[in-house]
Amino acid sequence: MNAATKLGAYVLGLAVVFGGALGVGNAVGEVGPAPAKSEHEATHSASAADSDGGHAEATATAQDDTPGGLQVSENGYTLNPLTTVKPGEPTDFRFTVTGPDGRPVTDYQVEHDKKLHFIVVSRDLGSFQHLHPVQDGDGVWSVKLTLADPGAYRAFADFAPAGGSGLTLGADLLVAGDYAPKPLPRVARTATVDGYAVSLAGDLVPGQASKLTLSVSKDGRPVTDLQPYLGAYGHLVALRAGDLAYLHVHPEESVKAGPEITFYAEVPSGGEYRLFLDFQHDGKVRTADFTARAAGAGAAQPGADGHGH
Ligand SMILES: [Cu+2]
Repeated sequence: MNAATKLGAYVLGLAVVFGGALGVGNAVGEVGPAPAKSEHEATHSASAADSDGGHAEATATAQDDTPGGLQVSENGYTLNPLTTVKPGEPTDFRFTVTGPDGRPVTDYQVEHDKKLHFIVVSRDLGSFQHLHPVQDGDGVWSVKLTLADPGAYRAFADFAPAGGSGLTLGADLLVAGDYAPKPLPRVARTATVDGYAVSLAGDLVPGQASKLTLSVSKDGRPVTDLQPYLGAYGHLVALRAGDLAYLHVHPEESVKAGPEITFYAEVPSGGEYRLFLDFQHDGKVRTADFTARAAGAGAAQPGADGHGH
């Protein structure tokens, strides 16, 4: 493997994981136009002239290896919040996504049952909301949003414009008032929500697809009648502590409605990640959250248990 091919494979790996809303199963080949023309890409295109399949695929999918959600503007698409949020007040939150022509995008592909997934987390990664805004004819999205406490939040729009590839844009939402950030919750293998216990098996390994199995139980009994939510039995969002790099993974196809939901996730570095699992049971969507650590070099976060699993 020459250096260019090797790097291409690495970039491809990241594209699979950080390609926005695209699930693990369908990402290869769907990752769209490469944004920045970096040096290695140029090398790549040149060497693709003699193309064997591997080269061609790597070239087609090579792109900026910046994880999703870190940029407010990418590939010509920009997330524009239009509403200021006050603490504790339900707000009709509005925003647009403008495209390369500067106008609000109105045509989107449906991914996981929705045209756009909107995730809002506090920057200390203590609070998480997964919302589905509605769009009016002019490309203005709106959603009822309540941010209970003052502080800094990150909003992610996860979407694929018609004819384009999946993108996750991120924008800060600043809510005025006295702000008391909480330390990152400790690394843990179990989470409880609304009387449900969810356990996490598997480890995050930087640069590798890692199998994560989440098992849901209630009152000590495995839950075997999970309900599909967004076309799957579970929906997992992972965010890197420190910069909130966004990773949106979906489960392995399963005909079993629990208790296990299996995901494949690939993280770009060591360090702590927050995992938020949405699952539906008895007609209600609930979110179980975990702090997990990927081995290897990564930013240490105050608060997370330094001697976890
Ligand atoms: Cu969604």
